[in-house]
Amino acid sequence: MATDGVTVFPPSFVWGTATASYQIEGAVDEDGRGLSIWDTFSRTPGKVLHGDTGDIACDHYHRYAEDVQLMHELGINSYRFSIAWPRVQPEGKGELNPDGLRFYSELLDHLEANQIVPFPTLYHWDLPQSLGDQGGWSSRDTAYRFADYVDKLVSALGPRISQWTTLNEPWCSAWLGYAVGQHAPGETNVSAALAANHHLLLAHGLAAQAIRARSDAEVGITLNLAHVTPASDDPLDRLAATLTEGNANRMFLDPLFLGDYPADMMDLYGDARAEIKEGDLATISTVIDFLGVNYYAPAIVGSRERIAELQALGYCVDARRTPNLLDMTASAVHVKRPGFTSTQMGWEVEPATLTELLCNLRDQYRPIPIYITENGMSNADYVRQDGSVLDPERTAYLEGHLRAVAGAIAAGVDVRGYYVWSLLDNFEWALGYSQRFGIIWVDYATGERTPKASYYWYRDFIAAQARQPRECSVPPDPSSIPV
Ligand code: IFM
Repeated sequence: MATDGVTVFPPSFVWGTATASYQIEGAVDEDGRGLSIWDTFSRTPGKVLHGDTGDIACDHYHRYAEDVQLMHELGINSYRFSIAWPRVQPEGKGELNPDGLRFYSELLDHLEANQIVPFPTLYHWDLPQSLGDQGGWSSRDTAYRFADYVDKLVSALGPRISQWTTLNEPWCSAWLGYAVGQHAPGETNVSAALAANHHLLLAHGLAAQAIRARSDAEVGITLNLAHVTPASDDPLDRLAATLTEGNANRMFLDPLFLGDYPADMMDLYGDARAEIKEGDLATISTVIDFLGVNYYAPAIVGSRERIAELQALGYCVDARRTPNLLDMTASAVHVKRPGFTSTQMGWEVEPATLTELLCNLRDQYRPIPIYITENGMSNADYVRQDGSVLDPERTAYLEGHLRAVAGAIAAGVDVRGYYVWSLLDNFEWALGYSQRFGIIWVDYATGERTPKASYYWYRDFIAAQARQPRECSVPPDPSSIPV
């Protein structure tokens, strides 16, 4: 995988960057867009740091042509973005909004003109508020509304898209939105979260079937999977780690790939469990073509009952990764290893855990084409006097994780592409604009874009891949060799 210090990827490997509608588009009141739960949540005092909202964000709605030009200069061949449901179906039901569709259609024109393949996600958290008013994802009906939106959208844009991702990180939608209350709609109710967990998966399955009925496009889902290590060998820490991993990973992977929820989690949640109707699990486990994996940081988990012992072992409780839903259900706490490199989010950097996660996924479920649909870091970037933004921490982070991906490929995992999160600095949900994840700096006052040093590094990395001598995996046909 490595020649002369350069990590080499298969020639067909997809290179991309990722964004999401509410985080970059702005223009929340334009061209008939409906209200989303994030508009409501971010405008509610105390919910988002500094009262930030996505009202303007990166103004990508008006600057998308410039952004596609920056993608072209970067040399990526695929762009992962999300479609704002309230922009194309403002009330979450009924006919599609032609003006909302026009925006995405023009974006597709620009991508096509620059030979960048669109890789759209159908839902990245901006639920129409009218559906939020009826219970949002805790209501079963939202799954059917989602399938209707997808059916109409695929018939409108279908021929132009060869791969659809149904949902981005349903764990966050369900658990941060309905149990922890850190994300819209801000509920703190474990049974609502369990219902949302189930209805999101049902929505995914129904949407996958709708896409298949309308087109030949591939279908997948993106999960934010956790690499969880117990803080010690103590049985309490091990149990906390198992349940944390169960909540983060198995509550999604098991129904998707094994057609059932994990028994230990069902026991844990007891009466709070969602109602599962006949046929739901068959719908949820509709065979998909690829899995998107978002990965940022490892998780070290211990038991809340052992905080004093964990501190004596040198750990500190990771207050920034709490409140964690397992605090409510299984007395688990995230801990940090002092001295470990962290990003500005406080997330530890340990790329080798990505290789392990990908190998475990293949071994515990089934081999499936995987795209790393998000990976990146927030950093305390700033514009220097000469106008440049130097972010060597981010370059090191990306390089380390690309090596980890190459390691998984070398171990036989079918990883087909990698998307940096994110193309642009953007609205980081409850943390507003305080966290910069972009490889392009955005001046939020003027909208001006400045590629950071990591942008140029990624550009050169992608270009170097194209120049690598490749081993020929298929021996040449002897009759075709000129004598
Ligand atoms: O910004 C988010 C994104 O919307 C979903 N995945 C994680 C990113 C960083 O927190």
